[in-house]
Amino acid sequence: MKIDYEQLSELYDKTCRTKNVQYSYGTAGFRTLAKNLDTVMFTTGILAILRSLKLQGQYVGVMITASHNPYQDNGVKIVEPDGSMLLATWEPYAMQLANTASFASNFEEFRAELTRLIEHEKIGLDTSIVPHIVVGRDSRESSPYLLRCLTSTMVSVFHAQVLDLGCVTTPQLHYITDLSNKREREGGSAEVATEQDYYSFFIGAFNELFSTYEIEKRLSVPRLFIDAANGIGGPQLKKLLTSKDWVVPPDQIEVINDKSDVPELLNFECGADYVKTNQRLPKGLSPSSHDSLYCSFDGDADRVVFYYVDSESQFHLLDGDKISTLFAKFLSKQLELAHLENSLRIGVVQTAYANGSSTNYIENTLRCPVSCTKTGVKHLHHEAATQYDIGIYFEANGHGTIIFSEKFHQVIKSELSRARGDMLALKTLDCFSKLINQTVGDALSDMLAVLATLAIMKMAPMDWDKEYTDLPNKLVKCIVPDRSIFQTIDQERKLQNPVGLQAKIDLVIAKYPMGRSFVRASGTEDAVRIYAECQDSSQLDQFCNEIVELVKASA
Ligand code: 16G
Ligand code: ZN
Repeated sequence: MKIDYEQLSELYDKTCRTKNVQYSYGTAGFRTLAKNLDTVMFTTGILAILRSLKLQGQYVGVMITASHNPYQDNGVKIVEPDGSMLLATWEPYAMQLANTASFASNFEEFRAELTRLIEHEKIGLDTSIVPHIVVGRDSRESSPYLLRCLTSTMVSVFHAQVLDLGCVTTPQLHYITDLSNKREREGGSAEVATEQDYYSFFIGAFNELFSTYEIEKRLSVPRLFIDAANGIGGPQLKKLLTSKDWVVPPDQIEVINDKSDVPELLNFECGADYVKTNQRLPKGLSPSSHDSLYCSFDGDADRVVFYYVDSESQFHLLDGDKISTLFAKFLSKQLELAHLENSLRIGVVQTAYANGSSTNYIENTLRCPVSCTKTGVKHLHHEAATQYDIGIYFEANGHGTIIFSEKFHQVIKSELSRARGDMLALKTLDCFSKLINQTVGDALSDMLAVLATLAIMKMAPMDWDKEYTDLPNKLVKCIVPDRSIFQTIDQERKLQNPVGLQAKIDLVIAKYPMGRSFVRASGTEDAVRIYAECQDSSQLDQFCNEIVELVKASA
């Protein structure tokens, strides 16, 4: 391929209007005010092309979204050919390219940086490799324009093959990127992967599981209300619920906050982040009965939290920790029934934010191993995928999934073919491994998995909640002059710097029964986050304040 630099230069001048803004590619990609993103979109489009070229032209995904952020924001992230997050060593390239375009005084400076990157990564341009890209966007008003900035060079300069999915959820983009490459590997003539494949696959797994239990006769799902945060989850959910293969009766599930066509309503007083942070019902929801279950997606539908309201109108949150523990209990039981508890290793991956009661319950009641990783989906995902055959991971904020190992699939297949053990449990494990998105946390597929689990275990929302009781907890944000001085060790549970601060924090913690607290610099905001939990809710404010004061004094 020969890069037409003249054309690239023209597009560069036309597209990269935002200048002198410092961009950073964090755990969730680039994310900022939509009006400042043209330059970033341009350079991210080029980086995705280079990533595809580096990987022999495999499909690389690019998603335009700012998740749970307000409607004025937008963002972009790159997805690897197998549906995972961009390789960490490429994150600095994304940043270098964007910041060069932002601060360069002319195109030649940008061209020099691009050339340097191509040489550094030894990307051969003199081959016949055609780069392949899958693009998707959430429902934001700014997305169509930003998509044009992103793709402007792809076909004209780099002769790429671009599969545009239109409006999709983030997990749909991850799933379809992975599927597109699988189809290519099976022989290029196969049809291109579409959104429809996604629905067929997950509805298929759900129906298979339900028919295993003759569900229409013996099992029922709770009545469910889904708050779609006025984001892309709304229309996508409706496609699933109106699909001809969907078996749950239509009046069993209702979607609210589904106005994805009114831009300023996105994530406004609704959605997973709002409900989790404020521990209250979203706008537009008035509880009908205490048997009903409620859940909230975030704006791009990669997070979900559940909740219910008891007979005294009290709100109860069933967050990522509760979702993990529900799955851990259910799947441990199935492993036992299938007599596979000694052959397949099940475990739960959490971050420091997980409530201490959940960790205690998993380790001591369920007797399941627990790992703790740093915040950020890629850390949890990696641990779940490498340490366990059934690796359950959820952040407390509701992002998570379950990763099933290659060994898991082999063992289940072989046991099923030999018709050994408890066939119902084996089939349940088999169907469940398909029901949950293997590429990334997915509100839609997690929701199906929760519904199936509650139906099979015959649990009402209240039964789910009462497995353990959360310790009273609080998360606060503290603005400091320089958050980078707060450096952590031990998976963010302890501070290494500023020197001496951790020892002071430990002295405070020791005063509060069941006290636990940690301090970490945010990766997405210019702030330090302080988490505290203890047994007695009346002491919580004081406990938290003492830590805040220590942080302020050291900043
Ligand atoms: C990002 C992460 C999320 C994490 C959050 C922490 C991904 C896809 N998203 O949204 O997992 O919980 O950052 O934010 O990795 P913080 O560093 O500001 O506390
Ligand atoms: Zn999200």
